Amino acid sequence: MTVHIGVIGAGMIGQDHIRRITDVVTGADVVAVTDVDTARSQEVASGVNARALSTGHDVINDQLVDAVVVTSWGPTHAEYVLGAIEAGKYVFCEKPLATTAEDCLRIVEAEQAFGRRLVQVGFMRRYDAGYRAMKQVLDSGEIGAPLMMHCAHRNASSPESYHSDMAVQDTAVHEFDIIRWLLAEDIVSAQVIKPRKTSRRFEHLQDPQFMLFETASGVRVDLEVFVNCQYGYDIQCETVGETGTVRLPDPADVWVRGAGQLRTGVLQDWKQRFAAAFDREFVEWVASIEDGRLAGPSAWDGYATAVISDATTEALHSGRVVSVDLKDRPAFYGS
Ligand code: NAD
Ligand code: ISE
Repeated sequence: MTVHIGVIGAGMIGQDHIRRITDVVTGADVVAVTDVDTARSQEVASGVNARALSTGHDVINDQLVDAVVVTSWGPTHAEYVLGAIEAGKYVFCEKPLATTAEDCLRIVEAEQAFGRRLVQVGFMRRYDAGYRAMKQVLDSGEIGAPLMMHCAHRNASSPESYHSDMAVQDTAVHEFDIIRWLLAEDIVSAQVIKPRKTSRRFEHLQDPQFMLFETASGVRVDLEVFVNCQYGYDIQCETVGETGTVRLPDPADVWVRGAGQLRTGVLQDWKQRFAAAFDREFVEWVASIEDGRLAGPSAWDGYATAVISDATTEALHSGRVVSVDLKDRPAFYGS
């Protein structure tokens, strides 16, 4: 069986996903592409022998399209995910699922009304070999009950359009998902501490930010977000348990000894760092469509991260500890 995919949004990550569906995933192809930049959608579509269609809804309702990938700008996601559910089609949506918790809930409700899972959200870290190995250790009980987690999310630099709220909504959102997934519990409160700002970037930006979270069982998590660290893309995570610790391995690179030094490289961006995870995410997504059983990050995970995002944004502005108030998890989404 070949899963025929339609892509809405042929920008940076859209083109990357089109390449991976075409070159990496077996059992899938891209048959339709759209972008508000029509010259771009035509060029990208012709590169993979797909058709360039006029709008996202044309892609969703196209008879040849079995499943939809949404990689347009965040504020457009909810409309296309809801459209795909209405058409009864599988939909992979890059983060965020929607830009408001209310829209995420509308998606959760529409999917439940449809009666089975159709939506997967693009939290690719769950497919990273290091995070998966860390989860195995945590689930095995080898280091005892988790007590603390230390995380860092560093980008080399950010564009001028990047503003302080984006450190929460665009960047830390990956940690919101991975913390919940690793610890298999929800975050219940958020706080943001503002260190001295780096002088290496724009005055309007609070960078770095130091975020603190508490989970339902009392695990304390600290997260440094520093999007102008200058030296590269660096993702760190260590969990401290009652009898041991587990931390992410550094991404594989050779160690060079010479000229009185021992050195290795630092990756420069998220595309390099998570390339294998993105590939695995799509391989598993297509396989789960073939099986008729989605297993990746759900619309509920998209909703939960949106609520954490709202609370953390409020914490950034107020300086207070803000509680994260989620609705009760529907049985539809498992325990
Ligand atoms: P981008 O600006 O490079 O690409 C977005 C594309 O969508 C543009 O070509 C734009 O013209 C098009 N577009 C916008 N509105 C549209 C609409 N209504 N219909 C059709 N096309 C439309 O942005 P990007 O960096 O590729 O990001 C896209 C999405 O992917 C964002 O939600 C972003 O948060 C997410 N993203 C995720 C990761 C990750 O690590 N998982 C990394 C980068 C971006
Ligand atoms: C970007 O949108 C991503 O999703 C990357 O994974 C993240 O590292 C980066 O900070 C975001 O801006």
